[in-house]
Amino acid sequence: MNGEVTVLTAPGRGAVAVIHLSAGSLRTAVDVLNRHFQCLSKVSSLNDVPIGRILYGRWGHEDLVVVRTAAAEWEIHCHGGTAAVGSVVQDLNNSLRDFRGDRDPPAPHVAPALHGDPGLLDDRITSRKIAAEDKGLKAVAGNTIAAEVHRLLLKARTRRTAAHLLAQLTSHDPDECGRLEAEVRVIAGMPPGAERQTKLETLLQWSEFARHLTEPWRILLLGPPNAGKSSLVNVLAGFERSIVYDQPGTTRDLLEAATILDQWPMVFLDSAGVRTGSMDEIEREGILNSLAAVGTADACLLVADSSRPDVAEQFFSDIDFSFRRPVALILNKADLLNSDEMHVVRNRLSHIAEKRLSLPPQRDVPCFATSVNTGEGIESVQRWVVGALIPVEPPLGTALPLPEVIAAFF
Ligand SMILES: Nc1nc2c(ncn2[C@@H]2O[C@H](COP(=O)(O)OP(=O)(O)OP(=O)(O)O)[C@@H](O)[C@H]2O)c(=O)[nH]1
Ligand SMILES: [Mg+2]
Repeated sequence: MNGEVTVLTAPGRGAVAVIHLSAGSLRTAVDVLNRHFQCLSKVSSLNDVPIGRILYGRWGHEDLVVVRTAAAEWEIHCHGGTAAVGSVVQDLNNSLRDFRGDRDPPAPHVAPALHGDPGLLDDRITSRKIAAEDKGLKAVAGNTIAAEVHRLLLKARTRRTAAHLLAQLTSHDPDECGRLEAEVRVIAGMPPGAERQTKLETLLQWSEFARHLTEPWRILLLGPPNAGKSSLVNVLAGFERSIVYDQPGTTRDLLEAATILDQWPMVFLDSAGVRTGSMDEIEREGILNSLAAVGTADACLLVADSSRPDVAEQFFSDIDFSFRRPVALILNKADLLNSDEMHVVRNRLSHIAEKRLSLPPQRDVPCFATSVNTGEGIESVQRWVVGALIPVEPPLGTALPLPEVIAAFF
């Protein structure tokens, strides 16, 4: 009787890890799982669980899900941290050994960072992963939504996004299909008309939110050279990444800094300072990339050096963009001004920014005084970013229009 435990996901910052258990026989698989997994979903026995069915439960102190992917094969989706994965793998191997009576269980095929020979292990993991995904897809043939959510779950970067994806597969009634599937079936079965349209629109209002469960929100920092964009990206994302230098024109290309704010995946885009006048070829290219990135960003931070309001004013006058996403004005280097001076600069720059953004007179552009040196205003900017990009979080379990699912059905 064979048995094998394989970690399918690569090591790293992923929120969810997938561990594959191939037990050789259904009985061994169920014995192994029963020893560690306290199932909280309503099922009479793990023996009768249909293939593709997601089960919630506890493994020691961890909440996780298991899914049966074939007769004697299961996947365990758990927290992606090394300790959590290591402990599940160890439990599985110990129990496999006990139930098989072997003394030396096969070593688990864990991720390359934990074992040497990365090339070989990489290939093995990839082929196992493809095989498992293939099995998973076949197992849920006719249930494209569950298969798609499964695939997307592997791309979720945080527990919060993973929870929204998982909630698409569950329902209060364990005999019913998942939340998203139920909603999609209802809409797809309705005759064309106003009622169907309303239901569809209700679902689609969450399109942006659904898309960002697996694709981070993108925030572009735009401003004249030397305003402090790279320095700000570093502190906003929480690490050293961009090149900071006191000469204008230091950042020549678009740098991305991925981070997590409030359990949402975000990427800050550090652009080349936009300036006119003499530029070399590489610098010109960087600036063009910055402007092109405006179109792909979900929000934009207009960065000014508040000790050089003349430079910022010139920049705001030169740049013409009709950006219809959230924009905030960042008055950086606040440590160089006293509060009276800052007051004057704030009025002057917010006025021109509002004019250039064509904001209606009663709407102010959100404006933050920041200093990379003292940390002033940084948290407020982070809070604004989260609030502007996710003004409302749908209650967990709301049907969300995952792009591939919607494309397949409508
Ligand atoms: N006093 C002060 N200096 C700052 C602050 N933020 C950045 N600087 C300095 O300003 C200079 C330019 O900072 P960068 O972050 O490289 O500016 P940038 O906008 O990325 O510049 P480019 O890449 O040339 O477009 C550096 O010397 C930073 O140390 C701040 O809040 N206060
Ligand atoms: Mg820079």
